[in-house]
Amino acid sequence: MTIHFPEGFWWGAAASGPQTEGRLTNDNKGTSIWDHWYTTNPEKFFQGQGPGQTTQVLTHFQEDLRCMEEIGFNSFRTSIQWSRLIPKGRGKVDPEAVAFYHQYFDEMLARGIEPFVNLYHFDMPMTLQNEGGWLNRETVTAFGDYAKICFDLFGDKVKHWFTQNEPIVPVEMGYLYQQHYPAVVDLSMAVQVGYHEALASALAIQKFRQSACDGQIGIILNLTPTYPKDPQDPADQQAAVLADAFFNRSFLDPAVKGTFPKELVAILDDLGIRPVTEAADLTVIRDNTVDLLGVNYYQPRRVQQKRSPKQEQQPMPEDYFDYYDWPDKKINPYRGWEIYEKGIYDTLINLRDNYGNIPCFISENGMGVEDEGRFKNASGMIEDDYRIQFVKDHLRYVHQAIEEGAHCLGYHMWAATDNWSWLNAFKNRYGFISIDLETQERTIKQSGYWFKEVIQENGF
Ligand code: BGP
Repeated sequence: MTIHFPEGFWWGAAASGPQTEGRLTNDNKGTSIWDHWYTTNPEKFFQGQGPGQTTQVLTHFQEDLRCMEEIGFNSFRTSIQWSRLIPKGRGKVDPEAVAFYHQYFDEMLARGIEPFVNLYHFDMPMTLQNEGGWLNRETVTAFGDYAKICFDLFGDKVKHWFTQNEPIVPVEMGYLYQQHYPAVVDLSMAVQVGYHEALASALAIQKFRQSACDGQIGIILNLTPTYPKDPQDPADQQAAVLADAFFNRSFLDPAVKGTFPKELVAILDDLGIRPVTEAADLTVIRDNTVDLLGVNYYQPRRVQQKRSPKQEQQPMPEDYFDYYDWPDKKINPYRGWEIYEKGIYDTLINLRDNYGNIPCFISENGMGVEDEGRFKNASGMIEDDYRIQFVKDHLRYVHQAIEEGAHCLGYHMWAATDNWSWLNAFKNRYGFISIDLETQERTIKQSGYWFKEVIQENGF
């Protein structure tokens, strides 16, 4: 059966500044938490590869964009690095950074690729982190100012803006599970960080609406549909409701509805860890919801009622549910993530039914595979038929959701090119375009050529 997507569907892929740009000797970029962490703890990063080089987009962006044009992308998301544009997080804007982003966006537009631009992808400037980062209320103000500077500088070129990528990740990874700097474990700090991020997003949206910019502004959320072990069991159901409130609705509700989930607020009240707020905050959040939602979908979350003993040292989200390891799951062994294609459909249907069918698009979906060089054919192309299968299987469900009325406007893969993945560095490759790290040569993979046909046909 051939499936067709709506006219004007966004086809493309995503990346982020910190995972691709790299550094030049003597550039003016300020230190981000990633640059800092690598200097203090390089052993944490896979094979000791840090954020300094990544895929050298600063000097190779034309080649990347040439490949994307060849595949036929009509849109591409990346992020501005706050610490590149404003090296100290607030104050002086670096003219070299301004020139670079103008060139980058111009080159996209010249190739018929619309820039989708995100403002924050896990990359806190270190000067602000030293003052507390997202724990500090002042960072919210600094983020609003940074957002306004971006709208003023690039608003004539960029028509799709995003305030943050996966704001739950700095909360979880920085303040609960120790995969991002500052790698502390403290639920009350995590709550304050999340609250400030949600407020900062709303503030940036307010600045956007006050600016002369046209276009749309949204947020990118990693929505992990939460399934109870036994859907008929009320205790398992309740465990799923609470896990969903912690990890999805904590940002989805304020971003789309302008409110926080009551289940989460009740837990925080019970623990006595409501975040510190100011009187006008809730009005700012209520009045500045998103135009558009980017949905990153990789894996579901499966839970069951809490039976294991509670962590004694301090409260954790896992005090309210246990994870459930579904024996029949399919897994991507390189990343350890379950592959469950129907999750993308369930997510889109949830947005249709419970979030006013907000306009949305799949902003990330993809499969990281280790040691892809082994799939290279004689002409040097990586034959990644597993990735083609992965995308096809997810696209079928995206299509089904659209047929059933979901307001999904596009599909972006993670990622356009292979890139640097935080602590995993270059362990797993995600791109439609491979990069030889020695030579910086870019080569379109088989999946990229397959995607080209999908784009030409607007379906498959
Ligand atoms: C998302 C992030 C991306 C990217 C991707 C793949 O959560 O938005 O930045 O990294 O996941 O995950 P990883 O790089 O951890 O394999």
